[in-house]
Amino acid sequence: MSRYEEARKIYESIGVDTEKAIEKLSDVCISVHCWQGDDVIGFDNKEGLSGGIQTTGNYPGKASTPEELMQDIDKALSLIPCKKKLNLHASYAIFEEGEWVDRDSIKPKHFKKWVEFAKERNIGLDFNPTYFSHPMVKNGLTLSSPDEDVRRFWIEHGKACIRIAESFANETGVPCVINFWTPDGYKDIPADRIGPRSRFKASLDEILSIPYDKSKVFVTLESKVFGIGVESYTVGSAEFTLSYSIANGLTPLMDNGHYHPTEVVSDKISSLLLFSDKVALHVTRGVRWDSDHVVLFDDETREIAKEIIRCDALDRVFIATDYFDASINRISAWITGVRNVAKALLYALLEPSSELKKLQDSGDMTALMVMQEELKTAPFGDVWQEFLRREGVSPEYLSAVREYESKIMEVRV
Ligand code: RNT
Ligand code: ZN
Repeated sequence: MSRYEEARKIYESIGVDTEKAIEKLSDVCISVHCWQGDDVIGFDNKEGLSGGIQTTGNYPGKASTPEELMQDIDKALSLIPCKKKLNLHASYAIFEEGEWVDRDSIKPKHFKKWVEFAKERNIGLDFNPTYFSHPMVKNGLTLSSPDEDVRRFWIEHGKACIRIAESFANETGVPCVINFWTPDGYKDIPADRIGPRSRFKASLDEILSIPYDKSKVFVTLESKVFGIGVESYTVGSAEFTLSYSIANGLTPLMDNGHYHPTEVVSDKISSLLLFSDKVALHVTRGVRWDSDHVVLFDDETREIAKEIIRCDALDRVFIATDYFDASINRISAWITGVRNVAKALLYALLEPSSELKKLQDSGDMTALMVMQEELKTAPFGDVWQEFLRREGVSPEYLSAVREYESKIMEVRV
């Protein structure tokens, strides 16, 4: 009997069907962020990364042209199981030789190459307006700025991006999730907290007043507690974004690096699912703060996955990755993080959920603890290996990354 067959029997004895779990997972779509490949730089300007986020490290081989980034994404995707989407930022617009337009005027044509890329690979595209790394971010503010020129510029950017998102959905035939995140906030204690928030609200109202097909474009709004240099006050706080999303039919987005260190997103998912049809996630790993480390197969990643599965919400949660590590091979960072999201979902799918719920409801917390602890040493790895085999990706990927690194990345100038 193969290791998988043995594992299947063991899981069967506790009421878990590994075949069903594998089948379900192969249908899950993970939206892979493009920005791991070039440290969140993009192609539309020469500004460094700003807006309270930071990449650290200078591992060689970073992609610096659209061609290089696409080549790297291809390599990474080829080593990641599950269905994928590619998540782009507006700053990744690709201009013709000699052409350039500012972010308030970008058009679907500036993403033509990305659409071709997606179509050729039969994947969907997600999108993000880029409200950072730009000279029109004045005093750290965009959509909440008291400067009308600044606010107008970024409102136009938002509208332009919704049109681009709709074009992605039309071109690929796959709905597009467009996420709004702005870095707006203050380093030190403000005198007026409601002013910026009311301007942010008015800006969003205006952006969302343009017509777009809500069955094809899902607008999500991401909250944050603080950023580097934005320690005291964040305009798009959890309360603001959640209230705005629910009141306006948007989808709330939770990034698990965006909360106080003892708060966990895994505990928030069930509440949001009771009030919102869809919920969106940025899966990342904060180390002490929103440090955007590569996602690991750790407790909280598994707990987030368990919540999605226990709530039977795979079709209601938009799962995207969001991290950027410049200190290690970037392709490996992509593969490791996205695989770990899939791995956590498989782990969650292999839980005897209804049994565990029964124990909880009958008040038998003793048995619940024992059973949950037992599960941790069940032969999960053998099922994971079988899943990868069926998906046609090898469990071992470091040698493929190393080969690509020496042939392609190390020769880049
Ligand atoms: C920043 C947010 C945001 C960005 C990306 C690049 O703290 O998490 O989602 O990481 O848009
Ligand atoms: Zn995020």
